[in-house]
Amino acid sequence: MSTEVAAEIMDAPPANEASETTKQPHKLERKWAFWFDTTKPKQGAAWGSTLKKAYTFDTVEEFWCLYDQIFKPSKLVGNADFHLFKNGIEPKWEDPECAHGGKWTVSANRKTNLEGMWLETLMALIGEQFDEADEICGVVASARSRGDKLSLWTRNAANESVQMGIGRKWKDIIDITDKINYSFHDDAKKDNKSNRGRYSV
Ligand code: MGP
Repeated sequence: MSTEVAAEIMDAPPANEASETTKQPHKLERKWAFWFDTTKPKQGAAWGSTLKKAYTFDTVEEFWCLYDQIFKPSKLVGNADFHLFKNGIEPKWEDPECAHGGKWTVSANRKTNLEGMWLETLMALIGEQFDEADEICGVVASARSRGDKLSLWTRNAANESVQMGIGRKWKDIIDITDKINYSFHDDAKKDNKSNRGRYSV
């Protein structure tokens, strides 16, 4: 099934280009949500106060429409994030699905490779290309003045073999050979400075 879904994602035209004969939308295996964060809360505001759930979708056509019109990292201005998460999971450490998780992070650049890696990751997620798909929460594209990045959030940080499998597959998907690191949300919560990579691949 996942190979079929992946083929549909690759082949399906954006909704507004669909021909008369392909009017049936192509259903995804699950529902997803796009989020965004301007990451500049007013002084004193809690982290997350600018984080917003924007759209949910469960068809290939809706995905292309949202991606084409809104969720391209080149449209991010200043320090801001786009997120694609499974519907029902919030892109926060506080969400029960993320609470014991962590993330693989890759450095990127909005002007060169962030857009391509983001799109490849989105297609792999909604096309269910990861063997460990149930272990993944979502992905975040972050525009930062000190260096853009892409982070793949997963559920069970302590399960090293699962994380290594996801990390290797992700590197294939985004076509990079540089080492990437996995950090635990628990470390980030306790002390930023000790938030070093626990695994690398
Ligand atoms: P970050 O956004 O993951 O790192 O966390 P980044 O992008 O390197 O830093 P930024 O300042 O440029 O955004 C930055 C800080 O945001 C953390 O140290 C926390 O204080 C806060 N923060 C980030 N996340 C993902 C969460 C979260 O899920 N929950 C809470 N409570 N705070 C968070």
